[in-house]
Amino acid sequence: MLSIKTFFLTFIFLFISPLLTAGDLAIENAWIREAPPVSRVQAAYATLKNNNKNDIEVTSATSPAFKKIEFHTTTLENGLMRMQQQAAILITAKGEVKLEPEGMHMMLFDPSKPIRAGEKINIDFTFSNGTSTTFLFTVKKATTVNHHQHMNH
Ligand SMILES: [Cu+2]
Repeated sequence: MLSIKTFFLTFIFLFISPLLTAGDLAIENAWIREAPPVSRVQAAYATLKNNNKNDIEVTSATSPAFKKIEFHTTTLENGLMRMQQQAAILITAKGEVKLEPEGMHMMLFDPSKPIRAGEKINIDFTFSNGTSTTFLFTVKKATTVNHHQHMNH
């Protein structure tokens, strides 16, 4: 039987862990850079907008089209671009995070088959509250030179 205290604590817990609904995280300009067929790694970019009054944390990303997805930041160290893996992407309440070339991005490893410009790829985001949402990314040809070096992975 539930005690008043348990009931109260359960209520508090539900109150502080709001469910993420589809509209809470808006994604814009979601794209994957088309890579040569020999490439085992490519990058994905998007603008993530948090419409919720609570922070949203993306703790992992998966896709049926890739073996593994990592979150990376790019930093300039002694004039060299270096990428560092991050455990999660935090989008603060009402804030936005841009995943962009030479900034924070998603690194996609080992495509199950070569993907070409124009294709649409599903990427599933899992959030810190355990829910997940699928977003559609469009494969595009790079319009800028890729200064990214992925040799150190
Ligand atoms: Cu990277």
